[in-house]
Amino acid sequence: MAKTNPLPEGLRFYPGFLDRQQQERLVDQVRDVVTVAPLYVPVMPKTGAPMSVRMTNCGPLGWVTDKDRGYRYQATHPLTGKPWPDIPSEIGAIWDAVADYCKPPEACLVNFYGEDAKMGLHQDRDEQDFSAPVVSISLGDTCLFRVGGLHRKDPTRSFRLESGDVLVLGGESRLRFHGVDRLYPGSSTLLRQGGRINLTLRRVNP
Ligand code: MD3
Ligand code: FE
Repeated sequence: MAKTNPLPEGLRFYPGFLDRQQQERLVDQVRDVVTVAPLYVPVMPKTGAPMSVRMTNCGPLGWVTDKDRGYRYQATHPLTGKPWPDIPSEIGAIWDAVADYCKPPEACLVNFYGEDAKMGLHQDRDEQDFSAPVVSISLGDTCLFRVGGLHRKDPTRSFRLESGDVLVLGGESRLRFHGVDRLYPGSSTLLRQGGRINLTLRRVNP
Protein backbone atom coordinates (compact mmCIF):
# COMPACT_ATOMS: atom_id res chain seq x y z
CA MET A 1 0.00 0.00 0.00
CA ALA A 2 1.15 3.52 -0.78
CA LYS A 3 2.38 5.36 2.26
CA THR A 4 0.17 8.31 3.10
CA ASN A 5 1.76 11.59 4.01
CA PRO A 6 -0.50 13.13 6.63
CA LEU A 7 -0.51 16.84 7.30
CA PRO A 8 1.59 17.85 10.29
CA GLU A 9 -0.21 17.88 13.66
CA GLY A 10 -2.09 21.14 14.21
CA LEU A 11 -2.23 22.10 10.52
CA ARG A 12 -5.76 21.87 9.19
CA PHE A 13 -6.41 22.62 5.54
CA TYR A 14 -9.92 23.37 4.25
CA PRO A 15 -9.66 23.57 0.44
CA GLY A 16 -12.61 25.39 -1.14
CA PHE A 17 -14.05 26.33 2.25
CA LEU A 18 -15.63 29.48 0.75
CA ASP A 19 -17.86 29.39 -2.32
CA ARG A 20 -17.62 32.06 -5.01
CA GLN A 21 -20.39 34.17 -3.55
CA GLN A 22 -18.80 34.18 -0.10
CA GLN A 23 -15.45 35.08 -1.66
CA GLU A 24 -17.03 38.02 -3.50
CA ARG A 25 -18.64 39.28 -0.28
CA LEU A 26 -15.30 39.03 1.54
CA VAL A 27 -13.60 41.04 -1.21
CA ASP A 28 -16.29 43.74 -0.84
CA GLN A 29 -15.71 43.80 2.91
CA VAL A 30 -11.93 44.03 2.43
CA ARG A 31 -12.51 46.96 0.05
CA ASP A 32 -14.46 48.73 2.80
CA VAL A 33 -11.61 48.09 5.24
CA VAL A 34 -9.04 49.46 2.78
CA THR A 35 -11.13 52.62 2.27
CA VAL A 36 -10.79 53.44 5.99
CA ALA A 37 -7.35 51.91 6.55
CA PRO A 38 -5.35 52.27 3.31
CA LEU A 39 -2.84 49.64 2.21
CA TYR A 40 0.76 50.68 2.86
CA VAL A 41 4.20 49.27 2.14
CA PRO A 42 5.66 47.71 5.29
CA VAL A 43 9.44 47.86 5.81
CA MET A 44 11.81 45.47 7.54
CA PRO A 45 13.17 46.35 10.98
CA LYS A 46 16.69 47.84 11.04
CA THR A 47 17.33 47.81 7.26
CA GLY A 48 14.15 49.63 6.29
CA ALA A 49 13.97 47.44 3.17
CA PRO A 50 10.44 47.45 1.76
CA MET A 51 8.47 44.21 1.70
CA SER A 52 6.84 43.23 -1.59
CA VAL A 53 3.36 42.78 -0.09
CA ARG A 54 1.14 45.70 0.83
CA MET A 55 -0.67 45.53 4.17
CA THR A 56 -3.40 46.85 6.35
CA ASN A 57 -5.40 45.49 9.28
CA CYS A 58 -8.79 45.39 10.90
CA GLY A 59 -9.69 44.49 14.47
CA PRO A 60 -8.72 45.96 17.85
CA LEU A 61 -5.03 45.36 17.09
CA GLY A 62 -3.03 45.43 13.88
CA TRP A 63 0.36 43.94 13.05
CA VAL A 64 2.77 46.63 11.90
CA THR A 65 6.49 46.96 11.20
CA ASP A 66 8.86 49.83 10.65
CA LYS A 67 12.59 50.52 10.54
CA ASP A 68 13.05 51.80 14.08
CA ARG A 69 10.43 50.05 16.19
CA GLY A 70 10.27 46.71 14.41
CA TYR A 71 7.42 44.20 14.47
CA ARG A 72 4.60 44.85 16.89
CA TYR A 73 0.85 45.07 17.39
CA GLN A 74 -0.82 48.44 17.80
CA ALA A 75 -4.35 49.81 17.90
CA THR A 76 -3.90 52.47 15.19
CA HIS A 77 -2.95 52.71 11.52
CA PRO A 78 0.68 53.88 11.20
CA LEU A 79 -0.12 56.54 8.56
CA THR A 80 -3.60 57.81 9.44
CA GLY A 81 -3.26 57.39 13.23
CA LYS A 82 -6.87 56.19 13.28
CA PRO A 83 -8.10 53.03 15.03
CA TRP A 84 -8.33 50.00 12.72
CA PRO A 85 -11.86 49.29 11.46
CA ASP A 86 -13.76 46.39 12.99
CA ILE A 87 -13.30 42.87 11.66
CA PRO A 88 -16.22 42.38 9.22
CA SER A 89 -18.77 39.91 10.57
CA GLU A 90 -18.30 37.34 7.80
CA ILE A 91 -14.56 37.24 8.43
CA GLY A 92 -15.11 36.80 12.18
CA ALA A 93 -17.57 34.01 11.41
CA ILE A 94 -14.82 32.01 9.66
CA TRP A 95 -12.74 32.12 12.86
CA ASP A 96 -15.78 30.95 14.83
CA ALA A 97 -16.27 28.05 12.41
CA VAL A 98 -12.71 26.71 12.30
CA ALA A 99 -10.51 28.06 15.12
CA ASP A 100 -11.87 25.91 17.97
CA TYR A 101 -10.79 28.65 20.38
CA CYS A 102 -12.74 30.27 23.20
CA LYS A 103 -11.96 33.93 22.40
CA PRO A 104 -12.44 36.05 19.28
CA PRO A 105 -9.53 37.14 17.08
CA GLU A 106 -7.94 40.49 17.94
CA ALA A 107 -6.06 41.10 14.71
CA CYS A 108 -6.91 40.52 11.08
CA LEU A 109 -3.88 41.26 8.91
CA VAL A 110 -4.71 41.96 5.27
CA ASN A 111 -1.83 41.11 2.93
CA PHE A 112 -2.14 42.14 -0.71
CA TYR A 113 0.18 40.38 -3.18
CA GLY A 114 0.77 41.83 -6.63
CA GLU A 115 2.00 39.38 -9.24
CA ASP A 116 5.66 39.59 -8.17
CA ALA A 117 5.12 39.69 -4.42
CA LYS A 118 6.34 36.98 -2.07
CA MET A 119 6.97 36.48 1.63
CA GLY A 120 10.18 34.96 2.96
CA LEU A 121 10.30 32.05 5.38
CA HIS A 122 9.46 33.30 8.90
CA GLN A 123 7.71 32.42 12.15
CA ASP A 124 4.68 34.27 13.57
CA ARG A 125 5.91 35.02 17.07
CA ASP A 126 4.88 38.57 17.88
CA GLU A 127 1.82 37.36 19.80
CA GLN A 128 1.61 36.79 23.58
CA ASP A 129 -0.70 33.82 23.13
CA PHE A 130 0.66 30.90 21.12
CA SER A 131 -2.11 28.59 22.36
CA ALA A 132 -4.55 30.26 19.95
CA PRO A 133 -4.34 29.14 16.32
CA VAL A 134 -3.66 31.35 13.31
CA VAL A 135 -6.41 31.25 10.65
CA SER A 136 -5.47 32.12 7.06
CA ILE A 137 -7.99 32.87 4.28
CA SER A 138 -6.86 33.05 0.63
CA LEU A 139 -8.63 35.13 -2.05
CA GLY A 140 -7.67 35.72 -5.68
CA ASP A 141 -4.69 34.23 -7.48
CA THR A 142 -3.26 30.90 -6.35
CA CYS A 143 0.08 30.98 -4.54
CA LEU A 144 2.79 28.47 -3.77
CA PHE A 145 3.02 28.31 0.00
CA ARG A 146 5.74 26.57 2.02
CA VAL A 147 5.65 25.25 5.56
CA GLY A 148 8.68 23.93 7.45
CA GLY A 149 9.53 22.99 11.01
CA LEU A 150 10.45 24.83 14.17
CA HIS A 151 13.97 25.61 12.92
CA ARG A 152 14.70 27.61 9.79
CA LYS A 153 16.77 24.82 8.25
CA ASP A 154 14.20 22.07 8.80
CA PRO A 155 12.80 20.48 5.63
CA THR A 156 9.78 22.19 4.09
CA ARG A 157 6.68 21.06 2.19
CA SER A 158 4.97 23.12 -0.49
CA PHE A 159 1.24 23.52 -1.17
CA ARG A 160 -0.85 25.62 -3.46
CA LEU A 161 -3.32 27.90 -1.74
CA GLU A 162 -6.27 28.77 -3.94
CA SER A 163 -9.02 31.32 -3.66
CA GLY A 164 -11.50 30.24 -0.99
CA ASP A 165 -9.06 27.96 0.84
CA VAL A 166 -8.78 28.27 4.61
CA LEU A 167 -5.80 27.09 6.63
CA VAL A 168 -5.65 26.72 10.41
CA LEU A 169 -2.28 26.56 12.15
CA GLY A 170 -2.47 25.51 15.75
CA GLY A 171 -0.92 23.16 18.26
CA GLU A 172 2.58 22.00 17.32
CA SER A 173 2.28 23.79 13.98
CA ARG A 174 1.68 27.25 15.44
CA LEU A 175 5.38 28.15 15.40
CA ARG A 176 6.39 26.47 12.16
CA PHE A 177 8.40 28.47 9.65
CA HIS A 178 6.32 29.37 6.59
CA GLY A 179 6.34 31.66 3.58
CA VAL A 180 4.92 32.39 0.14
CA ASP A 181 7.31 31.60 -2.72
CA ARG A 182 5.30 32.89 -5.68
CA LEU A 183 1.94 33.69 -7.19
CA TYR A 184 0.35 32.13 -10.27
CA PRO A 185 -0.85 35.28 -12.06
CA GLY A 186 -4.13 34.89 -13.91
CA SER A 187 -5.16 31.78 -11.97
CA SER A 188 -8.30 33.41 -10.52
CA THR A 189 -10.95 35.80 -11.82
CA LEU A 190 -12.01 36.97 -8.34
CA LEU A 191 -9.97 40.19 -8.33
CA ARG A 192 -10.43 42.18 -11.55
CA GLN A 193 -6.87 43.51 -11.47
CA GLY A 194 -5.43 40.15 -10.38
CA GLY A 195 -3.21 39.53 -7.37
CA ARG A 196 -3.89 37.77 -4.09
CA ILE A 197 -5.37 38.79 -0.76
CA ASN A 198 -4.54 36.83 2.37
CA LEU A 199 -6.43 37.46 5.57
CA THR A 200 -4.60 36.25 8.69
CA LEU A 201 -6.68 36.14 11.87
CA ARG A 202 -4.78 36.03 15.14
CA ARG A 203 -5.28 36.21 18.85
CA VAL A 204 -2.59 38.45 20.41
CA ASN A 205 -3.35 38.48 24.14
CA PRO A 206 -4.16 35.43 26.28
C1 MD3 B 1 1.50 30.49 11.29
N1 MD3 B 1 1.06 35.26 5.61
O1 MD3 B 1 1.21 37.37 7.32
S1 MD3 B 1 -0.83 32.63 5.70
C2 MD3 B 1 1.87 36.36 7.60
O2 MD3 B 1 -0.29 33.91 2.73
C3 MD3 B 1 1.88 35.21 6.66
O3 MD3 B 1 0.04 35.95 3.35
C4 MD3 B 1 1.09 34.27 4.59
O4 MD3 B 1 2.58 34.30 6.88
C5 MD3 B 1 0.20 34.73 3.48
O5 MD3 B 1 2.51 36.22 8.64
C6 MD3 B 1 0.78 32.91 5.04
C7 MD3 B 1 -0.68 32.48 7.45
C8 MD3 B 1 0.11 31.36 8.05
C9 MD3 B 1 0.46 30.26 7.34
C10 MD3 B 1 1.19 29.23 7.92
C11 MD3 B 1 1.56 29.29 9.23
C12 MD3 B 1 0.46 31.45 9.35
C13 MD3 B 1 1.17 30.42 9.94
C14 MD3 B 1 2.27 28.26 9.87
C15 MD3 B 1 2.57 28.36 11.19
C16 MD3 B 1 2.18 29.48 11.91
FE1 FE C 1 3.32 34.37 8.88
